[in-house]
Amino acid sequence: MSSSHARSSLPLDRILSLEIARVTERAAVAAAKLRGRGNEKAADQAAVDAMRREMNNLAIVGTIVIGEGERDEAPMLFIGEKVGTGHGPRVDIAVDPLEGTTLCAKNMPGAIATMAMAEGGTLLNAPDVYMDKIAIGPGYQKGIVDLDAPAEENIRALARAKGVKPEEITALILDRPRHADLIAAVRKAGSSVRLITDGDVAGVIHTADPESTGIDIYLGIGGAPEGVLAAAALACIGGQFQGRLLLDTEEKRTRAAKMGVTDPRKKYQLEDMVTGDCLFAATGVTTGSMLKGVRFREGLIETETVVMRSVTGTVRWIRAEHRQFGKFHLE
Ligand code: VTB
Repeated sequence: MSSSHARSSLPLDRILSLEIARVTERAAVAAAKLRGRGNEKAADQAAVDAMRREMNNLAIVGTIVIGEGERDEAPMLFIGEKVGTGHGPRVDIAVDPLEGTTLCAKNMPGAIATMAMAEGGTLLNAPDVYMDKIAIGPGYQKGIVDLDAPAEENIRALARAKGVKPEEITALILDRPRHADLIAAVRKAGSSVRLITDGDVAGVIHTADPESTGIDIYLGIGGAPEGVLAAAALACIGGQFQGRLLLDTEEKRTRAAKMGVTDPRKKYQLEDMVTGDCLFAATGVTTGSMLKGVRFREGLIETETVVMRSVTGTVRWIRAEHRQFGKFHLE
């Protein structure tokens, strides 16, 4: 079979990689209008509404598997919600319409609108709980770092594999009291820690290009939805990622079980979280180290989006100018 034939028979149409950019663009613009207003909820809701509206124009039979929450608590883009026109490929969708609501509300760097799309039934269905995560970029032998190994050991193994001293390794960690011991351990190993207040989807993605981001490894506990989104990105660009859901109460275990999680202690490999072809997109809301934020100019809105595709490993950076005339304006 020729490669072009193989590609055209793929369930995830190539054209969808452009379509999902539109979805995150819309969500980012809607949220950006509320940058710095101190209202996380309003910014998130604006992103959710815009994302949902645009997503329902896509020729897909889509199911939200990672969403704004579980059915009862989220009015829109809840887990299990059907999206799309109902005609087209059956796909799983993970969304974080505003990743970094606090960053947006405080007009701080790094808020993004993001989503991933994968063949139906191939994305991990996870409740909105915490996930313990570890990620490194591509080019390393599989398994050189492990979620269950002590941080010092992981740092040393990574430094050895990279051919540098632990002093030359930088770990990215969310600045939370729960990470005090982890941060101390990484520093004890001699490495540098870069702390972030939010935004671990981009944080994990940073590990894929240490040369330009300066980040070699992501460590620590963040949201599970963000974990699945980051896994989708790494499935496109390479790298290793492991995660474990933190199901520390009976209530959380029950919620997870309803979504098909049979082993509450399971250590997920990247390949367990994303088992099929996928697409990933993110648009900057506020300017961060990965993407420029939305710029409102006279009669024009500028956005920057990254789109990734696992089948080919293509990464596209899309700088768009949305002219505001006629009926083609972004509300
Ligand atoms: C992280 C962070 C996200 O949630 O996943 C975090 O990367 C985890 O929750 O941007 P806590 O804030 O409770 O630590 C976010 O901050 C999104 O809310």
